[in-house]
Amino acid sequence: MKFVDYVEIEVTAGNGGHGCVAFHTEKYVPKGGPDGGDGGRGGDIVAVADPNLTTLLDYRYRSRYKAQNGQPGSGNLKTGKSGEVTRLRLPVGTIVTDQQTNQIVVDLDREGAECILAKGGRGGHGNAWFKSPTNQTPRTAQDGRPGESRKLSLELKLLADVGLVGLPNAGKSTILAAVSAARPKIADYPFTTLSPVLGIVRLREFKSCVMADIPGLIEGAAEGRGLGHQFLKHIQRTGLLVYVIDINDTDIKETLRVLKDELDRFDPGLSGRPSQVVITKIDTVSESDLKAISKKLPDDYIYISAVARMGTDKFILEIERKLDRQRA
Ligand SMILES: Nc1nc2c(ncn2[C@@H]2O[C@H](COP(=O)(O)OP(=O)(O)OP(=O)(O)O)[C@@H](O)[C@H]2O)c(=O)[nH]1
Ligand SMILES: [Mg+2]
Repeated sequence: MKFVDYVEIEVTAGNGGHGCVAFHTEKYVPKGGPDGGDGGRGGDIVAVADPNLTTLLDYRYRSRYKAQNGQPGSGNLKTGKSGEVTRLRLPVGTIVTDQQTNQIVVDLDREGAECILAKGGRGGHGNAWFKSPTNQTPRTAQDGRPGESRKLSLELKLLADVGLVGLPNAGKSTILAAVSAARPKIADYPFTTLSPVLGIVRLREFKSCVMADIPGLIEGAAEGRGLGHQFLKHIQRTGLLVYVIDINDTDIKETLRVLKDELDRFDPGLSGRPSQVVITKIDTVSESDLKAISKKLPDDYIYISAVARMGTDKFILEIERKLDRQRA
């Protein structure tokens, strides 16, 4: 399952207005010279990154965009009005690619980023422009140029709301599989997950959030050890961090410290984001061991078994509560 939003559109800029053929007429001035004005420029099509948008949904319903044409020139050297620019508002994170050349036109990676997707056609010159010593009365004018037309694909990478952070083999992928329809690879060895996997988690009342399963982090990840390093930037973009720790871990507090330390070495303050600690695989210990372990840990930790689906509902409710608080 690939969680990208993808649409194809066709954009056509406005045509340039035609130049005008006209001659100056005035009472008592028998032979006025040529005074046909130039046509106006066609409107451009411009992409603008808008932080208020989160999907490309609008572009699914309408795929053709045409900007306004330039107006023709007129007598008395009047230039035609330029066509209005058409602005396409796209969510931040959209990558625009030219379908013909396969080249990236623009990566709208930050709020307010802008790029011309199709250039408006130039207006044609009016006959006044062609006046020369050898041709005092040009009777021709130029046509406006057609606006540029392009077929483009728009791709939006979904940003995750929640990121699962933990040591290799901690059980992160199993959690994602338990709470979403995503099917990441799960196996009993470290570094099973090689690249982030996203899943959509259903919350209450038709709401949902995107959860990212991120490859395991180890001490030294920020310096490039293990696989985690290159994926820390994904964590940087999630609003809520979930620290996943195996209940069989010999030193849970120390593991949490290592994880937070790695995040902060990559991006100071990253570990201070809203977070939740989840202790998993509780089906592998006895009830009395679970009690003994949890007694020594902070009260707000959540204990689950992703395999036995114990505590997962409570976990999702807590995620929802924290996301709601963040959005408010
Ligand atoms: N008994 C039990 N086993 C679990 C549980 N969660 C995960 N496991 C097992 O632990 C092993 C590792 O699980 P993964 O989900 O692949 O771990 P991960 O954190 O994604 O590992 P990496 O991708 O390598 O970082 C697998 O053999 C899982 O079956 C659980 O709740 N209970
Ligand atoms: Mg995994």
